[in-house]
Amino acid sequence: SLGARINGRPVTFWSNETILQCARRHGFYIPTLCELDDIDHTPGTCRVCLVEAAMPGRDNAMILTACNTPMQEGMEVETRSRKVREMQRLQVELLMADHAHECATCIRHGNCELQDVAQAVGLRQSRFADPALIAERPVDTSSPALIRDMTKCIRCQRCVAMCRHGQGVDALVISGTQHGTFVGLKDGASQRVSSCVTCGQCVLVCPTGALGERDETDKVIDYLYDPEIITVVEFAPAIRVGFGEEFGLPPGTNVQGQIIAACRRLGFDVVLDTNFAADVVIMEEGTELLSRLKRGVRPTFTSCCPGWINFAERHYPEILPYLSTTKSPQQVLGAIAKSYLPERMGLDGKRIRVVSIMPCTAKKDEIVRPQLVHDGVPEIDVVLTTREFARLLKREGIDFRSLEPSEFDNPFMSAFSGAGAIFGTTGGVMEAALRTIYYVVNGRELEQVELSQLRGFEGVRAATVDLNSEIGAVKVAMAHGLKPTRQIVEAVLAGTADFDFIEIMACPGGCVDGGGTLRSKKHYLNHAQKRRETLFAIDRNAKARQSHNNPQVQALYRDFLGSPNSEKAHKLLHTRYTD
Ligand code: HC0
Ligand code: SF4
Repeated sequence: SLGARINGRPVTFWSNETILQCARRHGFYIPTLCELDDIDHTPGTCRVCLVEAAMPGRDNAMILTACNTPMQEGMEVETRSRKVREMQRLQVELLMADHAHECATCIRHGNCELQDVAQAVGLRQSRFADPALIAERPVDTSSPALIRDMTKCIRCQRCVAMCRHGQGVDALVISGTQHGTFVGLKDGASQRVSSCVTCGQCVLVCPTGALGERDETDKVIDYLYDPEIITVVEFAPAIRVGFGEEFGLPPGTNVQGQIIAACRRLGFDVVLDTNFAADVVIMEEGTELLSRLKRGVRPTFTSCCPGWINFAERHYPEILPYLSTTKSPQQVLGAIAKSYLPERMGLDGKRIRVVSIMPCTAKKDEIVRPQLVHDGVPEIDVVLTTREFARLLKREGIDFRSLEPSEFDNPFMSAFSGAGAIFGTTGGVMEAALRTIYYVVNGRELEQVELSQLRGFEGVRAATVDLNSEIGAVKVAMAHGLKPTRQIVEAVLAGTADFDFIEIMACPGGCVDGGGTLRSKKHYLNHAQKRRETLFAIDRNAKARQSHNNPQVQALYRDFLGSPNSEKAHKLLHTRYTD
C-alpha cells in the first residue's frame, strides 16, 4: 500500500482506491448522493462528494469528486475545509433548483436521501428553485404498478444502472439535455408499452420520490369503512419476515402474529395466508409437471412470479408454451376466496373484496391481466406493497410495535406447510414442489426435504433429484434476477440447457427482496440473508413440511375441487399467457 494524507493525517491506500473509499476506510466522512456502493455505482453526476486535493509540488489544490478520483502517492486531501463545505452545499442547492419542492406530500417523505444530504451539508435555503425548470418534465402514470415522477429525478442514474447491469432489461435511458435531462424509457413513450417488466428494482435504488409504486391505500380504506363490503386480506410468504424492519425490529424478525393483529385492528373481516395458496399451487403445479414429464415435455418453468411473466411475454414470447399454467398463489387465493370461501362460510361472494399485501410491484400488474378478471370481477381487488401496508398503518394510527401477536382463525384458508412458507425465497418453490412430486410418484415422503444445492445466492443453481421411480432423476434449476434468467431462457431456446423444471424469480433473492419491499437508504439488498433464514426456520418448525399434508388443502380438494388438475381446478386455478 501507498501513502498520502487526509485532513493532515497520514493514510495508506491500495492502487486504484478512490478518495472516497480510502476516506471511508479510515473513518473520514464525505457526504454522497448518487454513489451506491452495493451496486458499484459511482458516476460522479451529483458532485456532492467534493474534496480539495493537492499534489506535492503543486501550489493550487483542485476541487475533485471523491467517488471517482483515485488516490495518488503523496496526495493531500481536505474533506472539511470551509471551501469544501461551501462547494458541497452549493452543489446540493443546485440539485434542488430543478427538483419539485413537495417534501411534505412526497411518497418518499421521511426516507429521502436528498433530504438527508441537504441536512448533511447544512443547506438552509434554496435560492435557485425554479418551477419553470421542471414544468415540462413527465409524470408517467400509465402503469398500474409504478409511477415515474421526473420532477423529482436528480439524474443519479442508479435506476439506469440497475435496469441495465443489474437486471439486464435495459429499459431506461438518460434523455434530454441540461435542465431538461431526466430518465426516460428507451423504447416507449410510457411505462405501459415499454420493455419495462415492473420488477421494481429501480425503485429500490432511487434516492428520492422520483420512482415509486402507485399508492392504493385510499382504495383499501374505502373498502374497510364500507359496511356493504366483506373485506378479505391475504399476505405473502415474505411479508412476515421483512415488515418488522420498518418499525425498528431486527432484520428477519418473524412478525406474522403482529401482522394478523394489525389486519384485525384495521377492520378486515377475514384474514388469510398466501402460504395456504402456495400449498395449493404445489398440488396443481406438481401434478402438471408430472404429466408433462410423462409426456416427455421439458422443461417446465414456474409461473408464480409476475415480473418473470412480464419478462417472458415482452422479451421471449417463444418461451411461453414452457410455462406452467398454474396461477400464482396470490391469484389462487383470490379465486378460492371468491368461490370456495363464500360457499363454506355462507357469505355473499359479490360483496367480497380481496386485498393482497405483497413485497412486489409487478403483483399490481398481475391483478389487472384480462385473463384474471372474469366478467369485470377481478380475483384480487387491490395489491398493497410492503411500503403501502406500512403507510396504511400510519394513516390509520396503528402503532405496530405495541400490538399483541395474534393467530389465524380461519378454518378453511389459512393453514400452511413448511413448503408453502419457503415460497418467499428463491429456490423455495422448487424445493416445495419436489417434496410433493416425490410423494405422488413413490407413495412415501422424501426423506431429505431440504435441497441445499438450491439454497445459495448465485444467479443460477442446479440440482438433480432422484425420484426413485420410472421417472428416474429430474434435473432442476433455479434462477433469480433477470440477468441470469435471460441466460437460462436463451440456453433453453438454443437447446443447450438440459433441465426438467426451472424456477424463476425476477428479483435477486426472490420475494424477500422484492421490488415492493421497504427501501433502505444507501443500500440495495442488505437483509436478504436474515429474512430467508427466518423462512427456513418457519419451514423447519412447521407441523407439516409438505403441501399435500396441509389438512386445509386436503379439505379443499375433498370438499370442493376434487383432485389436482380436475376440470374444476383447471377452470379456477390455471391460466394462459399473452404472446
Ligand atoms: Fe412471492 Fe408468491 S412467493 S411471488 O415470491 O409463488 O410477491 O413472498 O406472495 O403469488 O406464495 C411475492 C412472496 C408471493 C405469489 C407466493 C409465489
Ligand atoms: Fe427496469 Fe425493473 Fe425498473 Fe422496469 S421496473 S425500469 S424493468 S428495473
